[in-house]
Amino acid sequence: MSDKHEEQNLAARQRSGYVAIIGRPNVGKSTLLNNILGMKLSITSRKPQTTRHQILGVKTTDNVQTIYVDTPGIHQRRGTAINKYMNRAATSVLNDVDVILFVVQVKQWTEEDQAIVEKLATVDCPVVLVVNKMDKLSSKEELLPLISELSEHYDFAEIIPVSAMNGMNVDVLEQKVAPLLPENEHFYPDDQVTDRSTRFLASEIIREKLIRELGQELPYTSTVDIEKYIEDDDGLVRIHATIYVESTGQKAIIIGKKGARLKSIGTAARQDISKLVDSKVYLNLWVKVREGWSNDERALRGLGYSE
Ligand SMILES: Nc1nc2c(ncn2[C@@H]2O[C@H](COP(=O)(O)OP(=O)(O)OP(=O)(O)O)[C@@H](O)[C@H]2O)c(=O)[nH]1
Ligand SMILES: [Mg+2]
Repeated sequence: MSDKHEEQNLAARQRSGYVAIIGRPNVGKSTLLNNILGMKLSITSRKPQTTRHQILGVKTTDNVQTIYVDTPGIHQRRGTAINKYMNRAATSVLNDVDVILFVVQVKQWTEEDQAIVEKLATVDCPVVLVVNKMDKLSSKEELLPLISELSEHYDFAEIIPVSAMNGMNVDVLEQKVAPLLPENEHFYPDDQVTDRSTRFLASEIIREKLIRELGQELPYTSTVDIEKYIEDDDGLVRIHATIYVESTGQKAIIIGKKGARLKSIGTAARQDISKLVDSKVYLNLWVKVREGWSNDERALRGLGYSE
């Protein structure tokens, strides 16, 4: 058989495509991606606007490779450079993917959801509506009328209720998405899980611990920069990281009494990073003030917020 024939045969057997996970903040997009991948790739928290960057999660099973793109929640806050960056990161994917998963929270269709559905008017790929947090629905009888109500908003390819937190129906979602992907050879090696470096994932883990530790007290305008990431010959990973905030008051909050807060953020982050890289981790964590970074395009690029 000629090479060309072989290539065509392979392509006919294999599917590979991009699936964007979009929706307003806090509906469970990153939790869904993590559940699909069976690992913690994208950080999650109770606070809206946790995800700031696009992140790819690649899942390969037999002949199908699905490349999920987790995105920041699309929101209607205006103004600062970082807010604009996040909306751009979320909406720029809409015309570059094969399937869109539009995630909403059960029984909570909001104006922000409405604004997103209006953006979908110009896309021409199938849109699957994922109704998440089904565990919050008290009675199953509510489901059918709910789905019929939601179907009025758009001509969705499918409407799938799931619970990303406990995995309910997530396998069904995956099965419905697979046939919507184009026939292609796999874009990524079958064992690759993401496009992001461990260095980036480590900075995200630190940011997650920061958000979780500080809850509502968190200055929204903090970011993490990994200054050094060194793998020793003996397998130890040494990381020097800086948390940037915008004022000395914010710095004091993060450090806490006698450094207690920073210490517990560091411990939790070190444990997760150690799991991720499967080796011992030494983490040196600093807090520094850098005024106005979140509204300064140049500072943002320096801190990794570039497209
Ligand atoms: N009860 C319930 N909670 C969930 C479910 N999925 C996610 N959550 C919770 O919802 C919150 C937000 O989850 P995330 O995955 O961070 O949401 P997101 O859509 O990625 O949020 P942004 O990145 O801020 O846009 C977290 O506290 C999750 O634990 C679910 O199926 N059921
Ligand atoms: Mg997220």
